[in-house]
This record gives sequence, C-alpha cells and structure tokens, in this order.
Amino acid sequence: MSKGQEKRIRDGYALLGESLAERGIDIAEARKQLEAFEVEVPSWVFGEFGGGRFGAYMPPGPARNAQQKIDDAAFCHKLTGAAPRVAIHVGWDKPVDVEFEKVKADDFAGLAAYAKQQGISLGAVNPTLFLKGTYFGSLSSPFDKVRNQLIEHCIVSCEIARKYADGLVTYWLPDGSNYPGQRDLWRQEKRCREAFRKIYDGGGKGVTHLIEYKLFEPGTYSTLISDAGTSKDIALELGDRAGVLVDLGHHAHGVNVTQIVARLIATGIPAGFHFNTRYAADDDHAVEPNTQMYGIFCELVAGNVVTNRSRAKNWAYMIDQCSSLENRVHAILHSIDSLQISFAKALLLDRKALAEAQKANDIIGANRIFLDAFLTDVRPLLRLSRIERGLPADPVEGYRASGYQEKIQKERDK
Ligand code: PSV
Ligand code: MN
Repeated sequence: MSKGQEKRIRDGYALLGESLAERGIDIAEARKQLEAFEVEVPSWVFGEFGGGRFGAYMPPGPARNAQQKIDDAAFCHKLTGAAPRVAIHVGWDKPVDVEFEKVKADDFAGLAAYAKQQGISLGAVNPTLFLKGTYFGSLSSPFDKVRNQLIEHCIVSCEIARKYADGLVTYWLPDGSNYPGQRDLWRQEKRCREAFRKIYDGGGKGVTHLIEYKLFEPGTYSTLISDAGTSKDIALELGDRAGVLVDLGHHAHGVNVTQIVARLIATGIPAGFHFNTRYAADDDHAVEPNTQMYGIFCELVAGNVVTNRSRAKNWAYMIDQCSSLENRVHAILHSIDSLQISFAKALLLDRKALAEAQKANDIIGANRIFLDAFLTDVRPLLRLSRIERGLPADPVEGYRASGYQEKIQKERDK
C-alpha cells in the first residue's frame, strides 16, 4: 500500500471518529467490538458443484477434496482475521471415502488436525440428511431402516462436534411432500420428533443442536420444518441445548426476518444464522450490506448476542452460500466484508437518540436516526482496523493481489 493510500485511510478514520464523537459514540469501542466479530464459512462453497442448468460449468479452481476446502477456508481467514472456523457437511466432506452411513467420528481426526495446522478449526457440523435414500424423507422417513441410519448419522455428527469441532450440530431436513394425500402428515411430525429426541439424548451433553427451517424445497405441497415457530417448538421440546437456525434464504417474499430475530432474542433460546442474500427463493447469493442486514445486526447488538464476552450467550454465525457462477473465494470474502460493514453500522447507531424518538412517537425522526447509521460510510473504520492488524484493507482486492487463485487453478484444474 502506498503512503498516500495509508494517509487517506488514517484521515478518513480520524474524520469519522470526530463526527461520531459529536453523537457521543466512541469509535475505539466500536472498533474493539468489530475486531471481535467472527463468522464461520461453509466448506461446501469451495467444493465441486456446477451451475446446474448451465451444464457442467464451475467457477475455476474448485476444491477437489476435504483438505482443499480447508485450504480455501484458511486463506479466507488469513485475509480477514474474522473466519477462524469452517462449517462442515458430514458425507459431503469426505476425509475417508465411504458412504455416509459408514462414516465414523474418528474419520475426522485428521481433517481437524489439518485445519489446525492451517490456522483454523472445524465449526458447525452438518449431518447430510439429503443424500442417498432420503427421497421419501429423512428423520421423518416412513422406512425404519432409512430413519435409523440417519439418526445414527446424526449421533456420529454429534460425536464429531464434541471431539473435533466446536460442539455445534445444525440440521436441515428435506422432508415434505408434493401432493395432498402423499404423506400422513401427523405421523411424519411424530416420527421426526421421536428421531430428534433420540439424537438429542444420544448425542451427548456437550452438544448444542440448531434446527434450520425452510418454507419450501424439496416438497412443493408441504414442508415438515417450514418456519421459525416449528423449529422453536421442536427445540423447546428437546431441551435447553436446542434452538433455531435462521437462514435468510428460507422465507417467503416479504417476511420480516428482523422481527423473527427480535422474537428469538426475546425468548433467549439458542440460535444461529446462515447468512446470505435472497433475491428469489433459496438462491444463496453472497451477503450484501443492505438495510435488512443492517436491521438484523441492530437487533443482534441490542440483544447482546454478538461479541458477548460470555461466549455461550452469542448466537452462532455462519455463512451459507453456493456460488455456482461467481468466484467462490471472492463471494465469501465479499460476504465477510458485508457482514463487518453491517455490524459496524449497527454499532454506530445512536441508540439514546433513537430511544428518545421512540418514546416521543416521532415516527419519521426515529426512522431517520436508524438510517443515519446505515448511511454512514464505515469503510475507513474497517480499513484502518485491518491494516493495523496486518490484513489487506480490502479482502477481495487482497485476494486478487495474492496470486492464490492462479495457484489453485494451476493445481486443481488440470
Ligand atoms: C438447505 O437449503 C441449506 O440451507 C442447509 O443449510 C444445508 O445444510 C445447506 O443449504 C447446504 O445444502
Ligand atoms: Mn442453510
């Protein structure tokens, strides 16, 4: 970085600090919080999958095995200092080449050690409930053999989480139906709840279980775990180590996810996020720093569930995106940057002024105070914080300049 560029960053930071001080906001405190923010990246974004209807197209340089996914995740952490864990999908991530029902927890010992060598660790463990044999449902399958195999797969995932990762297991079930009459709906519910009970009891005490919901896919007529209320209902029945996983792409158009976040915080249930941007259905695009993202972070900050000193009180933060056309590492770095921008903006919200406007029922005034922080350019804060920690001021630009993409293309796209 040139001297001129560095000076502009320092000047920008000083100016921002001055204007924040006028609002009684301490930029140094915001910076401390910002630097404590961590988010997990998904192993699967780096792997081999194509553009679906665009034939076999894959952005160049996909990871061809579990180790290469770790390499990519570790490089994202190296450039941002904010992604020290990688979420894994058991059965998709195959440190040992066996079918999912044959996976053993200790198969992941080597991968966990490899991750450590690369400076990161394994994060959320996702049993893969949408592989072979699950066309008729996973944990609610009417077939005892399939259901029992998957329960066992989840219990193994819990063991991986306890021994080799962070003690967190997250579940997404593809259970639903395409036509009325196709499924016995209440029996399906009952089987699913009984399966979760076996997993919760069999998975061991050191595990937190987050249940993801999704309005649609693959079932077009009915979906077993379709909304936050259903996830919460199952979690409450299980016990205090179970909670809700919110994936931004899993809602109907127009659903106010910020409200869902506020509701979950108010109940104090364990919870977590799969961050992405949803334009249409579950398109899993990279995160953008839009008003929704900012509003969500305002709630997370108010609820003290992000960078809380007591780690157990924090929600679990993960990115879930599948960049089938764009460069995957660019997309993940863009997401991390967007999350940091959204978090920084939420930290700069003048909460005192906002509370006064709310009390006075000053509707537009409150909205303008809310937007004032959103409209503040926080990039000088982010950039200074990064360069002073030896990180590139802009992670995507840092990646472009690093030569990593050329290296992986040469090694992997033979
Ligand atoms: C399902 O659409 C989902 O959001 C779940 O989180 C899966 O684990 C992930 O995508 C990967 O398919
Ligand atoms: Mn998800």
